[in-house]
Order: sequence, then structure tokens, then C-alpha cells
Amino acid sequence: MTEGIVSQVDTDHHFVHRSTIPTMHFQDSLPRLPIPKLEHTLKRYLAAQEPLLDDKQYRNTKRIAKEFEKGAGKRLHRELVELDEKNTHTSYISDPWFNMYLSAREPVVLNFNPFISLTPDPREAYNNQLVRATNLIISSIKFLNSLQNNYLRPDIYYGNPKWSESRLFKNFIRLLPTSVSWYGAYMVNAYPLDMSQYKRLFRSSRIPKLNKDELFTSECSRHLLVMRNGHFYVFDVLDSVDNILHPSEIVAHLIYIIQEADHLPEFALSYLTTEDRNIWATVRQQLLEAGNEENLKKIDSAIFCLCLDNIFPKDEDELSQCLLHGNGFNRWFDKSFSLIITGDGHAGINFEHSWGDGVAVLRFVNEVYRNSTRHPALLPHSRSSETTVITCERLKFKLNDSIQSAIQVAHEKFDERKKKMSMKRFQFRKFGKDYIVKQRMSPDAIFQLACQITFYRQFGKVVPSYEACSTAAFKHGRTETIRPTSMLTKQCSQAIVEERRKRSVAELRNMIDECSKYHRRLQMEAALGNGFDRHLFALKHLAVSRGEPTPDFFLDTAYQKINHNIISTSTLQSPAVNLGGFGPVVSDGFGIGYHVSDNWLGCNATSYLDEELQEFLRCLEYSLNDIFDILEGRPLM
Ligand code: BUJ
Repeated sequence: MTEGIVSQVDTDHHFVHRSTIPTMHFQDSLPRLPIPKLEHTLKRYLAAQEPLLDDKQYRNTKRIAKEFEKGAGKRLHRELVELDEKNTHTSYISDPWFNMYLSAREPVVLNFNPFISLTPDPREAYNNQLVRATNLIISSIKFLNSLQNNYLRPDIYYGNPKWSESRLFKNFIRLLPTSVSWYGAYMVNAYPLDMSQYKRLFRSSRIPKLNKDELFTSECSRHLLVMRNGHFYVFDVLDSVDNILHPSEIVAHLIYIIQEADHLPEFALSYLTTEDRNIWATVRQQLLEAGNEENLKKIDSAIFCLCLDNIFPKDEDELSQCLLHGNGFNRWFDKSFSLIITGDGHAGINFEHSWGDGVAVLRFVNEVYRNSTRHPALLPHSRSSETTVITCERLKFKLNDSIQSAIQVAHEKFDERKKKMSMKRFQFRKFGKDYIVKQRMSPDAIFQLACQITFYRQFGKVVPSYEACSTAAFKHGRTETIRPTSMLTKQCSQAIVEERRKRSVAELRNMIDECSKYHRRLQMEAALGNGFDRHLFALKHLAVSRGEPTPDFFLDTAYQKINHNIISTSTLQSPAVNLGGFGPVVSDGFGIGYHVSDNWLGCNATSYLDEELQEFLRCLEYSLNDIFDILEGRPLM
């Protein structure tokens, strides 16, 4: 796209906004993700191990860590630092993290792809499937145009939000050379974030390959992929000079697709994207050999995938299931993201995780929600254009017997796996962020503590837990792990569950307060790249990638145990999002997407253990009531 052409036209029609500060203004001067000192990493590691081990196991793990620190760990750490110094364009975690995702052979659906559900449009009539789809398509393309033209506001975390609105700040910052721009923002307590992941948001797909997948991004495609009843359609949403198709023309195409794709195909190709990656890689090769190369290219290079579902979810749990996995035939799970619109106009995103993290996807969701609700391109009573020339192409695939039976097998396996997974929404209305902040505690810490108490109440023990934390404040940062299980949360859980009548309210409150402070510290450390998980992960990756024997440290059962995350959690905050979640990361665990809102808190929880999940949510309610009573100064009964 040439900037000259689009800059002459009305902003509203082409961009979500035109930022004073260019999108990539800070990229060159972003700070680098630090590699913590090995000594600090191991100290943090041992602190996280302590609540999970008995005394003897802990002493053993401590000994192994000491040996690692003096031996293999010391050498690997030095080599990691040397490597990092040679790769100043990126972060030490970027390659190992891509490698982790792309080498994983489990199906992406349920195991990796999360979903985010968009809050309904406040005006009911705009939630019609065709109206919402058209408006969200157009806002998404405006986002793409803004990104391509360097008009998208860079992500900045403002320590003092007043600067986010300041013209003076923006005009000053944009004049700074890109080599120092980050420092200018830093001077006013503003922290620009890494924007590198956005280049794979659009026109991108994960391509299955034997043993390690690849990411593909097209330079300049103009077409959208639309799925309906398991059929694939493509049509250009950008014209030859990158103007967005008129809304009435877009809706005319969607109407055509809905009318044409009125039955399910005998063999729905998309089930293959739910398969184990090596199986899918082999079948994809067969598809290429059977003459489907052009069609696959059209899918891979499409700007994104729109799934026009024929599903009418009866409640939030059914909607969440639809967005996390659906019925498999109307998705292409390898696309960087799919925009799913149900028959009754609910909208959500399912995204492939290897290319990027929650921060980039949430930004996209926020912008398209805002733009599509404030400046909807299509009004509910608008008509589709009767004069539109439909340029839609239905992709017809050549499927030989072997491919057909592979689809059949994938279909059966997918149905089996999705049947085994339960997903439940939970909401607690007695307090939320405002109340917790008034108690001078951290809302996130309180939710995490509630999960710890809950698990202890249900199973009488503590287990490895994971909270995702973005490290996008650094160049090519990804995530770090916060470890919500600590000696403090263990003691607090024991006190609340087992000694509830023996302990005074003041004592319990003090324990909660200590947990909150400790969690806040862990959160801060993780966001600054000072956790322990990624550092250890990178050291292990370095040894393995060089073909060296795996150091004893990583063979310790305690190391393996702490990486079997029974409670895996992630949170995000946005008025544009009303549901969100992901599958459990282990067969005996829970996947918890949660949200602490102003006056309530809630989660979407998943598990392969249905009864345990129901009980977990019952206990969570109990635990939150306990916390509430304590904070209110009422003794526990
Ligand atoms: O940790 C990482 O590197 C990435 C993580 C991996 N994991 C999901 C396993 C933790 N990925 C993310 O954190 C991205 C997750 C994006 C979805 C988050 C969902 C948040 C839900 C909020 C809404 C809940 C509303 C409840 C309503 C009652």
C-alpha cells in the first residue's frame, strides 16, 4: 500500500485512527529483555519449589541447584549471555519460545489456541450476524491499514495516564529520533511496548511440517477467507489501490455465501487442523500432491478467517465452547486468528498462539470493538447492494481416498477430545477490584490466593500453578511466569481451611495481606523479566539445541513437577471482552481465564475432569466468601 494514496482519503473510512507517534517509533530503542543472574534465578526457583516439596525432597532439589550453579548452569549461563550479546536485534527468549510452540506436536485446538469473546454491541440491532460480521470485517481492515501505514498508536504503558492524552508529549516524542525515542517516553514514566508481533497478526498462518511447523505471512494479499458450514470462500476486501470494499458489497458477498453453503460437505477439510501436527503435516503433503496447492495458498495468505457459524449458543458456556473449539468443521485453527460470528451475532476471536501473545490480540480486539461500535460502517436497516458483482470464489478441493479417510479419523478424534473437556463460567458478585483496592490489596493477588485456598480445600494439598505475565516492555519479549503458589499462600490456605476457628480475624487478614504483597512483588519481577522460568527454559534449550546431554538439574523430578502446571491461569482487563479462556495445559489440571472487574470477579474454567471442575468452582465461591468475611472483619464459622 502506498502511503500517498491512502493519506488523501477520509481517515474514518480507512483507518481506526491516525497516530501522531508512528507505530514503530520506539522499536529501535526498546530495552532488551534482561537475563537474570543465575544466582537470583535459582533463589527464586527454590522459593517456588519449597511449598511443593517435603523437607527431604526440598533439600535434594536445593543440592542439585547448588551443583548446577557451580557447574553446567554456570557454563550454560555464560554461553547464553554471549549469544545474547551477539543478537542485539532480539531477546534471548524469542527463538526458544517460537521453537517451543512450533515443535509441539499436540493439536493446537484445546492445547494452545485461546479464545476471547467480544462484548455484544450495546445497540441490539447491530448484533445481527450479517451486520456485526460486516462491521467487524471493516474495522479489522481499518486496523490493518493503520498498522501498514504506521498510523496505529504504539502500545504504551502509562505510569501516569495523563500523558496518554497530552499533545505536547506526543509532538515532543515524535520529533525524537527512533534511536532514542524510548528514553523520551521513559522520562515521563511511560513505557512503550514491543510491536514486533503485529506483523504476523494478518495474512498469516501456521503451516504444519514434520517435527516443527513454520509460520507463513503473505506480503500483500487482499482477500478474506470466509467459512460457512465447512465450505471455504475467498473474496477481495481491498481493491487494487487498497480501498476497502463498500459495506453494502461486503454484506452482499456474505449473503451470497450463506445462501450457497446451505449444506455440510461430505468431508470437511478443516478437521485436519485439529489433528496432531505430524499427522496433519503428512496429510497436507498429500493435499499438495493431489493438486490443492493454489487453494491452500489462498487459505494461508488470507487477511484473516471469518467463521460465519450456524450455531445459536443457548448460554455463555455454549458460546465459550463455540469460540474455543466449535464443532471443528467451520474453523481453520492454523490461521493467526479467526473472527467467529454466531448465528445470533455473538463475536469472538480464536487465535493460534505461536506468533504472538495476549497483548497484541487484546489490542486488536479493543480497537475493532471500539471502532465497530462507534463508527459502524453498516447500519442495521441498510440493504446489500443489488448491483454488486459477486467475485467470491468457493475453494473446491481434490480429496483422494487417503485424504478422505484422514479427515474422517481427524473428525472422530476431535469429537472424542472435545467431549472430554468441560468448560464452566463462574461469577462472584460480592466484591471486585474497587473493594480490594480500598483494602489496599492487589486484586490479582486476591483472585490467585482464592484459587490456592480453593485447591487446598478441595484436595488438601498445593500444586504447581502458573500465571502468564507479559514481557512486552522489552524488545521481542514474550511472557514470563508468575508462580502464585508460595509458602505464604500455603500457610494462609492451611489457616483458612484447617484452622479457621482457631485463628483470629486480624491474624488471617494479616496473612492475606502478606500474600498480596508477595504476589505483587512476583508480578513486578516477572514483568521486568526477573522471573526464573524463562531463564531456566532458555538454558535447557541451549544445552538441548547443541546436542549436549541434558544437565541433571532438568532431570530432577522436582523440576519436571513444577512444570506440570495443574492450575494454569491468565487474565485480561477490557470492557470489550466478556468471556475468554483456554484449555487445561495438563490432563489433570484446570485452565482458568479470569477477570477482576470493578464490582465483581469471574472466570472461564476448563478441565478434563468434569466433577472436579464443578467442585473447584463451588470451593472457589466458598473461598471468596471466606476472604470477604475476613476483610469485613467477621470471624470464620
Ligand atoms: O503464558 C504464556 O506464554 C501464554 C499464555 C498461555 N496460557 C494460556 C496457557 C496461560 N497465554 C495467554 O495468557 C493468553 C490467554 C488469552 C485468553 C485470556 C482469557 C482471559 C479471560 C478474561 C475474561 C473472563 C471473564 C469471566 C466471565 C465471568
